[in-house]
Formats: sequence, C-alpha cells, structure tokens
Amino acid sequence: MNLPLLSDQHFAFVAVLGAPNVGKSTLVNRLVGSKVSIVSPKVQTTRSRIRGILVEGTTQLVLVDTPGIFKAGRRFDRAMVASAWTEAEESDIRLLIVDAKRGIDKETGLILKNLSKNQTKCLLAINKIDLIPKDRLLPLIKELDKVGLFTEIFLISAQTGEQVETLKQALLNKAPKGFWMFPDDQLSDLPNRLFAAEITREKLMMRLQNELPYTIAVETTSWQEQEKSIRIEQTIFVSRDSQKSIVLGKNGSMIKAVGSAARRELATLFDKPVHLFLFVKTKENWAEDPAQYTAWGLDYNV
Ligand SMILES: Nc1nc2c(ncn2[C@@H]2O[C@H](COP(=O)(O)OP(=O)(O)OP(=O)(O)O)[C@@H](O)[C@H]2O)c(=O)[nH]1
Ligand SMILES: [Mg+2]
Repeated sequence: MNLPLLSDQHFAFVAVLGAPNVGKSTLVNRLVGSKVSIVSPKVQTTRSRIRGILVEGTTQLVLVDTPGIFKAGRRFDRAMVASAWTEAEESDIRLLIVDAKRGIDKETGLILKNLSKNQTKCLLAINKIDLIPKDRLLPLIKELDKVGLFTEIFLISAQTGEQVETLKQALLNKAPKGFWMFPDDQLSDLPNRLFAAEITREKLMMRLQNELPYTIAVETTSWQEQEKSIRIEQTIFVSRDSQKSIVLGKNGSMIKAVGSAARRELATLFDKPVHLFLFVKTKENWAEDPAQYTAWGLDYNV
C-alpha cells in the first residue's frame, strides 16, 4: 500500500478493558482481522498486554488487549491486573467491554468504581449480544449510562461480528493526528517465540480442568527457521510433580493432543510446516520467578 503522507497520518493506542472472559481478545482479533491474542472459555486467559495493529486509510490503531480485571490475590494475578490498569492510563482511547449476559457483576462493578474515581471517560461495548434477546439489553444500557463515564455505547457480538464494523469506524474516527508507530504490514508486537508459546498455552487451557490451567506456563526454548519448515521446542512448566502426569495424560494422550492442535495452528499462522517438540517440567513457584515477569513485560513488584 501507499503510505499516507506524514502530515496526514492519524494514530492512537486503544486499551481494551474489562472483566475476565467478557470477550476482549475475541474482539481484538476480529478488529485486527487476524489472530493476535489467544481465546478460551476460561477466565484469565490473557496474562499480559498484547498489541494488535490495525491500519485503515490514513489511520493506524494499536489495539491493546489486556488481562481481565478482578480482585487479585496471588502475585502473578496482581501483576496481570496492574498491567491492565497501566494500559488504561497510558492509552489515548479506552474501550470498556461488558458481557451482555453477565451485566454488572462483581468484577465489572469494581472496574466501574475505579474508573468513576478518576472520572475516566471511555467508550463502552456491550458484547455477546447474540446470547440474549435484544429487549433484555435495555435495562443494562440504562444502568451503564447512569454511571456517566461513557461517551458512546455500542452493542456488539465479537463472535459473530455484529456491529463490530460500526465500532471500528468510531475508533478510527477518534484517532488524533500523529505518526504511525509500526510498519503498515505489522499485525502484532508479540515476538514469534512468545506468540507460539501462547498458542500452546491456549490448547492446554482448552483441555485442562479446574485450577490446572492457572498453574502452568509455557516457554519457547528453541526456534529454528529452516527453508521449508520451522522447528520449535517448548517447555510446559507445572508447579507440582503430580500435575505433570495430568498434563502428559494416559500414555501421553493429553500432551499428544495439545501438541498436534498447537502444531496445526502454528503451521497455519506461520504459513510453513511446523515440527513442535513439547517437554513438561516441574518448577515449583514459577509464579514467583522474576524472569517470568520480565519475559511478559509484567511488573514483579506490585
Ligand atoms: N456467544 C459469544 N461468545 C463470545 C463472544 N465474544 C467472546 N465470546 C466467548 O467468550 C469466551 C471468552 O472470550 P475471550 O476473548 O477469551 O475473553 P477475554 O475477555 O479476553 O478473557 P480474559 O483474557 O480471560 O480476560 C470465549 O469462549 C469466546 O469464544 C460473543 O460475542 N458471543
Ligand atoms: Mg483475553
């Protein structure tokens, strides 16, 4: 494409905020038009900010997907939530997502309280409208409007795409004049090694039950790009030996299923056959290891 003249360029950071599981990552992927952030039916899927980049006309938007905000206890959870609030403060535009079905639950209530304290103006998107009859939305819209923080309200389904284009145009129109910060063909700022680890973590989150998804971390330990394929080695960290056997599964069935799902998706995403090797290691208290925080741009001391 022809780059717009510098004097014509518009640019904005858009922080996408909300309670866990409301559909922030699904929306960011849809707006970018490509998968940049992993999605799962479980809460706390996103663990750090993920930037997706969107270009249209003279405007470049950086959509910042953030971890869901909730009342966090553990150090790692506190770091995730803190990173979401940092993005909220540092962005040009804030977009709050509320789940149409859950409405103003405990987590969203907490977010509204915090935003109100600082009188932070936001755009609001009520998401998952495909799940409830339209007439049931009215009381929720009224209640949210009363909060007095929202300059515009959108009713969307990130999953089906309903009204996402309207929201996108509104975001594009809000971007002030400013130079683009990324190349026009870049979709995300996450390095391939980290993104590949995320894809494997997504497959684990889909399959593991109860607390287990929250006690694992994935690291890409080797990445060899060859002419016709990519060879990737990753380590899955669990915090106790007993969890290792669950991740491996009976006769290795779980790790095999995770590996082949991840490998298939990586091959599509990177447009090359992928050879993926997964190892499972016990690392007690990986969530207390400062290196894990640095890798993901999280603050250890919150
Ligand atoms: N029916 C329906 N489901 C949706 C919609 N948007 C997202 N979902 C589903 O909601 C679940 C959570 O979606 P995510 O995009 O991972 O939510 P998130 O807000 O990023 O979650 P965290 O990263 O955990 O904070 C997934 O199962 C999605 O498929 C929607 O518009 N309609
Ligand atoms: Mg997410």
